[in-house]
Amino acid sequence: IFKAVLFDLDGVLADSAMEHFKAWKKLADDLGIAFDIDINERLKGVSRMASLDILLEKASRSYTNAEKIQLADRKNGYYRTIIEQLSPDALLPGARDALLACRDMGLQTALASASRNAPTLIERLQISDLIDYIADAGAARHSKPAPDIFLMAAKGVSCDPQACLALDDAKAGVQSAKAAGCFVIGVGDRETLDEADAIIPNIAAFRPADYCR
Ligand code: G16
Ligand code: MG
Repeated sequence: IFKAVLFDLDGVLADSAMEHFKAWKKLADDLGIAFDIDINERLKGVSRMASLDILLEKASRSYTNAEKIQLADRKNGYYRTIIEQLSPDALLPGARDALLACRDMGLQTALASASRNAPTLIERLQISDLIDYIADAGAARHSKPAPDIFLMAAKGVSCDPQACLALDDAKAGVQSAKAAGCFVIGVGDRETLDEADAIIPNIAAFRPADYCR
């Protein structure tokens, strides 16, 4: 019954949460704001500007909108410098095989990432040829947990959302895919992703055939 698989990128196919963390940490250090890996957990799957707002919760002064845009741009510059140097080593174990398994079963593949840097990242990871469509995070009106990005991904591969499996590692991502109407596989732990239809610990455990009998 399923015709396509919609993948989140950061935390599902790529180990890029640490790269985002390094870039946010550099910005926080510039500003003299405390920032650690626990705060970073809250940024997963969250859009760039919403992430900045979380980082600025610990700031000792307020920032204007114009300043915030500059700060988000500065973080993105740091992030882009880091990802320019990534190789396929940054793929999570089993990610390439998961995409190949979809190909073998004749399933379409699409990316439903909140990251505007997704096209660059998948080039660096050398998986562009295994992904049929990349939903443009910059064109989504509302970010996760709104359904926009998963709806765009389903449309991009000409499938009803109901005919799509969706994989995401973040609570906001699971909510987004559920709201779109997909069958949602949470990648990570059951407590955080309790709204998912199924849970797998990591992408290496994804067998598309299990859902297509
Ligand atoms: C990813 C990350 C988030 C990041 C967001 C936007 O989402 O998990 O931490 O803030 O993209 O990224 P950018 O600043 O590159 O546009 P996803 O949906 O791939 O997990
Ligand atoms: Mg993610």
